[in-house]
Amino acid sequence: MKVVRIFIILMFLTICACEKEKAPKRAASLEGVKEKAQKRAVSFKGASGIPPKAEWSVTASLNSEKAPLAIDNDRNTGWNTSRKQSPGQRLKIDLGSEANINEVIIFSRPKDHPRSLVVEVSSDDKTYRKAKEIKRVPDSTETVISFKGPVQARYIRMTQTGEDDRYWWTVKEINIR
Ligand SMILES: [Ca+2]
Repeated sequence: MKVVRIFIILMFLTICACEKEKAPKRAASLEGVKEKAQKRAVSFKGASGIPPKAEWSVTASLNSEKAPLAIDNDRNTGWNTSRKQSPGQRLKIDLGSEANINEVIIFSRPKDHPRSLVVEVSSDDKTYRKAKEIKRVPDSTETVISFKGPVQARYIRMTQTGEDDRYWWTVKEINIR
């Protein structure tokens, strides 16, 4: 019986020693996983894959030459309709490549927020699908358009569908996240 007991104790000590040896290896392999994840995040331009603004382009149904001022990272510059709001005024953003979009934020001059807005998205600039419609956009210089879940798209088309008998539609800057 004594021999059996000694044998069991020896076995127990051996297992403990083995586990101790494994622990640092496990920590090292965890570090490896972390490193790989970080590298992946860098190569995919962040979790959502939204390209930097320098890779975007933007056109408009009116004053298209001013449209790039809506994506120049400066809230003092912007695009506007230079006429009162009426349905069909449109801005189209090309991100340069596909991304997962959660939110589009547009900054306006006071009172120049879009009255109503339809946001459509596309991967090929041919087939568009509606991602959001806001029938009455709140009076604010910052309009946040949130999607239900991430929307995969390269092109985002925003169409103003409301009317105002006085104010223009102005977009000082567009942020997408
Ligand atoms: Ca701007």
